[in-house]
Amino acid sequence: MTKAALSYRHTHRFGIAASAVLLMLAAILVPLPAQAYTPRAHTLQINARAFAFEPGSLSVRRGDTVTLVLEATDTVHGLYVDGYDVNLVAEPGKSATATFVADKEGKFKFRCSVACGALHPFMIGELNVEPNLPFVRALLLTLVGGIGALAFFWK
Ligand SMILES: [Cu+2]
Repeated sequence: MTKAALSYRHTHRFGIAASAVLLMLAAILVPLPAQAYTPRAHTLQINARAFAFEPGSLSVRRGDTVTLVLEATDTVHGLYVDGYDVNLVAEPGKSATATFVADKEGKFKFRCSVACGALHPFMIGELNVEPNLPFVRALLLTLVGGIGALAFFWK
């Protein structure tokens, strides 16, 4: 390899490493709205009646502790959360409670788990577990740092 080619390769590698360091700095310094986010505990009251949940959609962040309180107004209803293995059954006047950590990100349907009538299969709601931004930031840092280290030490 000629001296010029070597020097080009060297400069190129230095450029990648420098960009990675800059990106890391940016990832650390750029303020994100959720920078101070620490997992919260939510108590969410859900009312069930034939054939709907109220509210029909719930939003939490990944890592949050969620307590669901199910109340049935007309007849016995259940609430099963897909992917979370949470199942509640409430009789009118007798609410049911379950607590779990929302450790999986994404949209999860919750459905009535007690055959309650003709439209029972359509008694569906949605739990939306939003990403936890500090977690995304940590992931980004690791990735960028890894690429930077590779670029720097690659022979
Ligand atoms: Cu039902």
